[in-house]
Amino acid sequence: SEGLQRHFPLRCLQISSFANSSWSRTDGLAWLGELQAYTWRSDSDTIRFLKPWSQGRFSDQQWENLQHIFLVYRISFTRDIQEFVTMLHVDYPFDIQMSGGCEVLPGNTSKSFLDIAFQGTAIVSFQGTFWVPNPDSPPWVQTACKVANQDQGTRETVRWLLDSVCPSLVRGLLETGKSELEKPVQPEAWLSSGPTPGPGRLLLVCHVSGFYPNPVWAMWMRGEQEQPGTRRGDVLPQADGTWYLRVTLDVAAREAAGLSCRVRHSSLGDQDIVLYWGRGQAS
Ligand code: PBS
Repeated sequence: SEGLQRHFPLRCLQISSFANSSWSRTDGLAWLGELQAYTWRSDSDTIRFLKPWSQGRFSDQQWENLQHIFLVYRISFTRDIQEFVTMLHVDYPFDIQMSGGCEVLPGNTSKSFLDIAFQGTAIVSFQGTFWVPNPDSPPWVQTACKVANQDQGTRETVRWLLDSVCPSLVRGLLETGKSELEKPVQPEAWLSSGPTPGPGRLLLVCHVSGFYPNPVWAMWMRGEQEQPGTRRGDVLPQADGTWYLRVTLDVAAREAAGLSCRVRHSSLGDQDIVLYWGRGQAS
C-alpha cells in the first residue's frame, strides 16, 4: 500500500576507520525504517541477512552479483582513499562515514541520497551524476571530488545503485517484511522513584519499554492536567528492535499522591496505559 511505502527508507551506512597507511577497516549495515536488515563486517566477504525477509524479492543470483559489486568496491575504496591521503597530505588517523539509500514514494517514484562525512562532518554528497563537495569543505575535498568525478564508470554505477537497484530492493522488502514492519508492539510501563532531588522532594520515574514503532507519548498527569515539569529522556533502542523511554517528574513529596503517568502508543488504540503513583511501586 502507498501508506506503508512512505515511511520505510532503506539506509545503508558505511563506517571506515583508517589508523595509518597500513591499517584500516570498513564495516557496513543497513536499516529498513527502524529495523536493521543487514550487517557487513570488515572481516567478512558476505553481507549477512539479519531478518528472514532480508533477501526481499531478489534472486540468489542477483544477490551474488550485488555482493560482488560491493566486494570490489570495498577493496577499491580503501585503495583510493589511501591514494587521496598521499596525494592531498591528509593526516591519519581518520574516519569516513557514508550514508546512502532511498525511499519509495507513491506513483512508482523514489528519492535517493548518498552523503560522505570525514571525522564526523559532512563533506561530500552525490548529486545527479557527480560527487559534489559541501560549500564549507576544505580545498583538498574539492580536489578529491575532481579526481573522483573523472571516473565515469563509477559515477554511472552509483547512479544505477541509487535509482534502480535500491528502489527495487525496497519494493521487494516491503512485501517480504510487511508483517513485521507493520506490526505494532505494545509497551509495558512501570513506576519507580529515582535519586532524591533534595530534602522533602521525590523524583518520580515512569518507564515505558518494548514498544514499536518509535513514536510514543508519555506524560506525568494530575487528573486530566499534563504536568509541564515532565522531563522526557532519550528514546533508547533495545536489542530486540523495540524502544525504551523514561519520563520523570521532580515533585514535593507531599504532592506525589494523585499523580499518574499516561502512555499513548499506536499499538494501544485509544486504551492509554495509566499508572498511579503510590499504588504498587516501592517508593
Ligand atoms: C577522504 C575522503 C575523500 C572523499 C572523496 C570524494 C568521494 C569519492 C568516493 C568514491 C567512492 C568510490 C570508491 C571506489 C571507486 O573509486 C572505484 O575505484 C571503483 N568503483 C566501484 O567499485 C563502483 C561501485 C561504487 C559503489 C559506491 C557505493 C557508495 C572501481 O572502479 C573501476 O571499476 C569499475 C567497475 O567495477 C568501473 O569500471 C570504474 O570505471 C573503474 O574505475
